[in-house]
Amino acid sequence: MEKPVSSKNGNDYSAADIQVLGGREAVRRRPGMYIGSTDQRGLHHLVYEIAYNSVDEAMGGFCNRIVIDLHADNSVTVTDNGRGIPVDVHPSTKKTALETVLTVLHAGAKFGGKTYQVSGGLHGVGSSVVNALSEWLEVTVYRDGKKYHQRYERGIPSTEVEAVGSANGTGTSISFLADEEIFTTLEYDFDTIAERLRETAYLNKGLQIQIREEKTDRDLTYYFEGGISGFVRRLNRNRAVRHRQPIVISKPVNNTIIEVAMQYNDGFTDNTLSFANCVNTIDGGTHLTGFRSALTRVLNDWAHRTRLLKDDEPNLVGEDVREGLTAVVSVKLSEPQFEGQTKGKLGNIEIKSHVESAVSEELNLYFDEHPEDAKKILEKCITAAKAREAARKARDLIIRKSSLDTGTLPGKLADCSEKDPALSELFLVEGDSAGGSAKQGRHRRFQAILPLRGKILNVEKATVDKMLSHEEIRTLITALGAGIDDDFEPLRLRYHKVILMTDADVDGSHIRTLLLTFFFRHMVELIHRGYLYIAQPPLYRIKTGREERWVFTEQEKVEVLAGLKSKASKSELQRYKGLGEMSAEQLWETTMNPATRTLLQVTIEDAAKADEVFSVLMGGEVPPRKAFIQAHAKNVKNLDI
Ligand code: 0RA
Repeated sequence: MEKPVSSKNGNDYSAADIQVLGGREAVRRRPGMYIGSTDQRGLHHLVYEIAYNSVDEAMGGFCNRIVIDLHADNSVTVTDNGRGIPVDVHPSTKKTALETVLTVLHAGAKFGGKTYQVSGGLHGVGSSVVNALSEWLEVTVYRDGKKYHQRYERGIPSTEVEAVGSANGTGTSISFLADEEIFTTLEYDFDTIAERLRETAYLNKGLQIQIREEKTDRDLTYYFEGGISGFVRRLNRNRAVRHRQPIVISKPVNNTIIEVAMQYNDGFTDNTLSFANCVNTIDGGTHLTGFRSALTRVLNDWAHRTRLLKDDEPNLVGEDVREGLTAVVSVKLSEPQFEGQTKGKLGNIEIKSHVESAVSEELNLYFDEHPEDAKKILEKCITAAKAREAARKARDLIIRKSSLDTGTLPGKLADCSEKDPALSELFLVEGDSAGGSAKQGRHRRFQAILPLRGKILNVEKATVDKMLSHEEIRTLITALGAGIDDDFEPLRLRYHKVILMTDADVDGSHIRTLLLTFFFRHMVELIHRGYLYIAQPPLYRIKTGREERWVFTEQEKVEVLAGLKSKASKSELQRYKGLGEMSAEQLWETTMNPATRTLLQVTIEDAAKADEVFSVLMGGEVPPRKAFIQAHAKNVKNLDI
């Protein structure tokens, strides 16, 4: 309203103008730098960037209602009832505050001493980026009894800020149409945006957020009086909870608002979400660290004070106090620093101690007033600690047995005489009869045989201590001699070739999946080092007179038979169903002799695939298993589960 825009067509570009144009060009040249991508995700960022400026206004306590309209022409309007973006002219830039916000990158600026916080969106880049990436953008401000309007095209003002009427209340309304020159799609996904806004409404109690979609007439309003307490209830909605009410902590420290809601359930996982200025910090950061250390300390104090833990018993560790925990940790601060590759981690150092002291104090107060909740929670944590201890003991036992004392190698193992692991091979053979042939047929100097009986074990459902108590698994770990999991020591491995030798049938492939899964989960280093192999026994023997051929695939069989026919000699085809059908000599010659055999080296992808198949087949969840079996029913006739 003050400055005619047309003057820009003259020769009097100011330094500020050039900076603005430079910013606009930079954003349009490399949009991904500012909004992540130019697909639907990036498109959604435009909405979040604009909406989060209104959320900032709400966080300041100046606004309690935000409406997002997705129009049929793919334009979007975000309206709030905040104070309205100021329209007064800044003395040094000679521009309105409104235009500055919409044209200057990172305009986290101060107008006349008042701090205007930019936070919100993924990169916190603000409205000017949305403006630069929009075919058009129109803003209407309601302030001081007047209605002001301005329009932009691809980030350049096409009108001045003009007073266009009168207004009763205050607020801001921004409409924009994303630029089809920039984006690969202009279609918004209502559910994705609604989900994000639901979260935002939980994080700002008392704030009403409405989202409407013209194309479908969908219209949702989120408003949560309970704030993050309701968020935690919702996250726990399908679980049995340990205590009826979520514990709520809310405390301002200096200029930071710290809020936590937490409630334990009967599950085993930690489900803690953290936010800084309503942005989900998926990689945590200082606020989460502060929360965790306070939680561990307070629960240990209480456990000792109430004698649930005796003086001589070890303290609970973080893992114990987070089992079955659902929590939301939300901080609101004036200059959040988002770190890491995806900017998903809060970096402000001072926040750790602020959160830690707020949570310690408030949680202690809560437990003073609700000792019964403290007891229920502590009982759960102590059970978790005991389970952890039992697993550790089981593991230690195995490791002690397996590593030091070669005199107690399992009786079933037919070891080799070679002591250098680099020259030694271990065959894991399915079944005792094949094991017998392998023992006879092997080269004793460098080949060891361990027969494994039956379905070794359902590793998926078993807990670590149960799994380790299983005979076949103990034998295997002991024979390898290097321990498992975090205690795995590759230097102690007794063999640098571990070869799975199973039948070419359904049972064989099942046992192979089991073994691959076991190695993938508990000795992944062995796979990374390239020590794990799969033997390739033949499918057929074709005999022609004195000549003998081994055939390893169906394709090869067809080719060999065709070749023999042309010679018109009589040949005999014998199919091998299992390793047990081969004589010791045949097994040596076809499958074990390093000079003639083929071994497949197991890659991490192979093992991961097996693990996935295994999880679906054996995992606790029924629906995916059912779907998998139905999808594969045609291929697998004899699926044995
Ligand atoms: C700075 C100062 C004032 C309001 C705002 C920014 C503001 C920005 C946005 C962005 C979307 N909606 C908004 N609402 C308000 C007000 C300063 C004052 O009146 O004292």
